[in-house]
Amino acid sequence: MAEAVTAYLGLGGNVGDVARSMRDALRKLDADPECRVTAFSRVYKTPPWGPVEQDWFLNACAAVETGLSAPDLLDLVLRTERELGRIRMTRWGPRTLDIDILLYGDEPVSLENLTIPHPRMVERAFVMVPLADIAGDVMLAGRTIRDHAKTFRDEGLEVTEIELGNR
Ligand code: A4P
Ligand code: MG
Repeated sequence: MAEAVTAYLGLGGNVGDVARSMRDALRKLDADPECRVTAFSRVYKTPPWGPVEQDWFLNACAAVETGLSAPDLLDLVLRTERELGRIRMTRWGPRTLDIDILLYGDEPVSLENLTIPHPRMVERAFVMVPLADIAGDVMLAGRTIRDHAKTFRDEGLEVTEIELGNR
């Protein structure tokens, strides 16, 4: 792999067997010759965020080493979501598995269909808390991910015993 970049992905869903979808997604991403999954967080049970009333989510984050450009990584991520049979209903609504690109090295990306860092990540406990498991020392908006995560202590996230490891 030429010139690999470390990117961080956020995974979340609340329809079907989400843990299995997460494992399948990581396996599919890792199967791409230009993408290695190098770390993943614990899996958290998280209260639904946003205007839609819906079930609790499972959320986790993963690190990938990739030779893909950011747009090509987005293509891979969207293809992976599709292959997992993502049900796309309302914005912010229930989903089998959503995969967001949170960070791509330290490069900001601003394209019509891709914004990195993910615009809403710092305000979301379900992103920052899992991300702190694998990227605590990484700086974002002037502070470490660990510091961001600490501000969400009382948001009701629960660590689960689910292992993404036995893929
Ligand atoms: N796009 C732009 N930037 C990015 C990026 N950095 N990563 C574009 C990925 N995609 C990016 O995405 C629509 C388009 O966003 C993509 O095709 C890409 O071109 P989408 O996944 O279809 O849209 P969405 O997920 O319905 O909307 P959005 O705003 O991404 O929703 P969120 O923000 O993912 O929110 N509560 C809990 N507890 N846990 C959750 O995981 N998730 C949501 C969905 C709501 N509440 C939740 C959770
Ligand atoms: Mg999304």
